Amino acid sequence: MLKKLSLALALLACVTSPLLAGEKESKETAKEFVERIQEEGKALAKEVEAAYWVRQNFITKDTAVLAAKAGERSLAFESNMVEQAKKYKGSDMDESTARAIELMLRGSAAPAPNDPKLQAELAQVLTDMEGQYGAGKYCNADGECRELQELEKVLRESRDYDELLDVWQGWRTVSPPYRKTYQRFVELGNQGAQDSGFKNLAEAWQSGYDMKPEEFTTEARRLWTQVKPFYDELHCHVRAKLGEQYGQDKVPANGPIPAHLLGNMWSQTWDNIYPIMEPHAGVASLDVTSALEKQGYDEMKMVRTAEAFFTSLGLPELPESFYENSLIKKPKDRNVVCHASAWDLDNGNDPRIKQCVEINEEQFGTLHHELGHIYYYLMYKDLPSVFKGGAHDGFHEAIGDTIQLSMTPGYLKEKGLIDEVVESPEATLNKQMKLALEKIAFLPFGKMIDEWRWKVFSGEIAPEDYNKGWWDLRTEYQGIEAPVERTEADFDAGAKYHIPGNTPYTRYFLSFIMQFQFHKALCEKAGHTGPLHECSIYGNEKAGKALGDMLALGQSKPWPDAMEALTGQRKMDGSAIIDYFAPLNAYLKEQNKDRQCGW
Ligand code: X8Z
Ligand code: ZN
Repeated sequence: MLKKLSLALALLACVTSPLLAGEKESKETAKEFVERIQEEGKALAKEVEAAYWVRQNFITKDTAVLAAKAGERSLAFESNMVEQAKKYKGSDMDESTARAIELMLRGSAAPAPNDPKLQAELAQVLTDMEGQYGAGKYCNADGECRELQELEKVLRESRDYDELLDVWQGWRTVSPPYRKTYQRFVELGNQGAQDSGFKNLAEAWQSGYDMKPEEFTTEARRLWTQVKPFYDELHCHVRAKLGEQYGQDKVPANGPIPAHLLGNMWSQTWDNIYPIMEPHAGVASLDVTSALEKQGYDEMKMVRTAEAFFTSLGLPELPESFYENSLIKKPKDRNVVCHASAWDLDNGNDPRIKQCVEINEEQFGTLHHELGHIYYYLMYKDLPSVFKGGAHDGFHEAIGDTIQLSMTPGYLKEKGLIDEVVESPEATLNKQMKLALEKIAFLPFGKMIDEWRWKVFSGEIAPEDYNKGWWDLRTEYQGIEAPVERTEADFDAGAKYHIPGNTPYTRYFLSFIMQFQFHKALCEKAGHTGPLHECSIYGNEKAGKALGDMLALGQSKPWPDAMEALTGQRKMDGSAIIDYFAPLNAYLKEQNKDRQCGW
């Protein structure tokens, strides 16, 4: 994930409580206030980020103390900053200062409550939950214990119904211990949101998009409506194929799909079952994983190859410190938070990633994703710290993924990762199927996670219904169901990193839509003609310049300005993703014509 430690954390100041009272503010202009906060922020940010980095790289009870303490200080700083910033709202100031004040008041993923005791408790529960997830293991009846990455490998590769069920259920034994903690987090988060001027935490999260929260939720719904018919076609065909694979007693032809059969621990992307779904068997191998293995790629070579894509666009090389300080290999002897993330330490001077890289295609993709964050950091490095951030959070998530859309067969061939480029309608369909299993399958998942959290934060889903509310949405949006009965003793939402890690998730839904818009715009800049799915911007500096210019804006302007600078449009729009997949859409409709779709 993007490790932007919230606006407040980006602005942390190393100041102790008495100073935080902010006696100066009455005489300060808004502009002076903004400048002071940013100055104060830098020193504390350095300290807090260091504590967080160490915590995530060494999960121990000692690092929990240090991280919680650092988190507490940053919440105190944020609370104070918000209280002061409120006073300037609506008064006379230049445009840039007004934007800065607005961003300060926007609220973070966990806005600070005013009460110092609650600040300490909030920092503590967040540290604990993420640590428990990071150290999570499933030990089976034989006493054999496995970590998440080993369990994911089974989900990816096994086609044995019972084995899949075992690891699916097994990973979900990790989260019940922090179900109560999450409930407390919701109370504290809502308190923080209210103290920051929002109705609840849902409203705070929905307020980060340069429009009213209710306009934003309507906009997100509109985007989902644009792509849902295509998702329904994909779902219908996947269900039929899984029925052939596992039997209709296991996968009924008219109901939701059992959640453990889709090749992914959370059923969020389905490309690992591509071999079951391949439209034209054996036409144009897309097996990048075995190519990486065969050619002896190691973790470092994977990172260097990903970097080379960015530099081919004329973007700068990564600083040497990136390679010195990043974690790219899973340590054997300690617990770390393996969920991939990118960090902007030391004010743009020490960007790092933390990823337990494995030699496979999925991880290769994730590396490009993380470098997308890193290049954002590098390009907005010289902006005032309040403007360091994605135009909105979905932009930050979309950069590396946009690059991946240019990893066409032609590009892969050039890198020696496939043997030959096959150009035929059959080859196109295979390629599109694989990508749709990743990108289209993800959309309802990307949407439903925060649908659940918004309802939890607003109280519409009560604590005693957390799990039922979760599965209701999983079925409604994704058309999947739990393979075994679940109860309120479970906490299945908590088995997904971003819940204990408290990372908002709508950003990914938006990213998956926008990356196709970005890809289309960059391909136009690169002078590509012909179908969009054949375009690669690899090596094109014109496209690279357009991308870099957008990144350099950070969040200094409302996001429609950044969107317009790159694409000429001021709105997010699902039509690029639908156009991109036109050949596959036609194929799916044909395949499904005698089937009863829906669930
Ligand atoms: O969390 C991530 C990135 C880090 S921002 C690895 N992603 C989401 C996920 O894994 O659930 C990328 C796509 C969706
Ligand atoms: Zn990310």
